[in-house]
Amino acid sequence: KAREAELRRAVAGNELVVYFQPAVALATGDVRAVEALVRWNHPVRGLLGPGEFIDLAEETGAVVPLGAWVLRAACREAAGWRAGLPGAGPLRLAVNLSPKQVAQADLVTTVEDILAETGFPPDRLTLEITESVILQADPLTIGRLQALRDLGIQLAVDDFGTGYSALSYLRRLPVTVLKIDRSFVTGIADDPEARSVCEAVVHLGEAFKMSVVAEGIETADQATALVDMGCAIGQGFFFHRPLPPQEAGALIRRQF
Ligand code: G
Ligand code: G
Ligand code: MN
Ligand code: NA
Repeated sequence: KAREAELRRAVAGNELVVYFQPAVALATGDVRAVEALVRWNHPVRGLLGPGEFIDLAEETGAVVPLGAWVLRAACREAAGWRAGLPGAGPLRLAVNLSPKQVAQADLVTTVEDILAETGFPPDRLTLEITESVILQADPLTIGRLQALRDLGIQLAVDDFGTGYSALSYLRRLPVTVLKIDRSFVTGIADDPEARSVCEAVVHLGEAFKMSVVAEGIETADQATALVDMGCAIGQGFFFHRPLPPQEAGALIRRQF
């Protein structure tokens, strides 16, 4: 209870910070997108990663205002980068949505309001949902996801491959991007099963006309293996760590 109250105060009191991890074209290393990743600049404990507070936020519902804060802050920052850079047209912004956020009846108006307020273009935004959302999608959820698609927003399935998504479900949902979970990318060189999962997701993307993004690339060999499979986009420490806003902005200004 005390930690929940502390977390809610952090959202209201500007203790949260958004970092941005670039996703690159694997063939060239060019930045194609940035993923917003929240941090908590705790007055006593220092900079905390989401692993230290997202589960609590999800259990208590605090993730709903937290997630809206992250979306607003990320759209505002990214709209600022785009403003002075005519070449930045193709640059995308990805933001994580928690299952609790997806379950909110007012999800679509919340997103629309934030896009209107920040001026960030909906067709440059990707919202990442978890595989559990896909598995449990009821008609109301599917309707909300379709309404986001109708705004021009792309929808990605994060950590894909870990949650046994039924393929029939996946095909019926308005999903446009599959993100291969880091655990499979990590094993790509020496674990034949992990490698097979990566290949399967790339083929699934081709079959369903979805983009595929590989996560957690830490070595040149992993990047090469993914390119050879036909995976075009990736992110990971080999290319870029999550960057504080100023550093992400500087990187984008250098490229665009
Ligand atoms: O930044 P880091 O690699 O530590 O992120 C750990 C986990 O926290 C990831 O699974 C990521 O999806 C999740 N995460 C990061 N930022 C957000 C956010 O703003 N909202 C939600 N729901 N999850 C996030
Ligand atoms: O689950 P999601 O993809 O939203 O979370 C991204 C998380 O993965 C962040 O916490 C980020 O710091 C972490 N991450 C990103 N790239 C790498 C990587 O190459 N290696 C490892 N170990 N973690 C990574
Ligand atoms: Mn993600
Ligand atoms: Na992920």
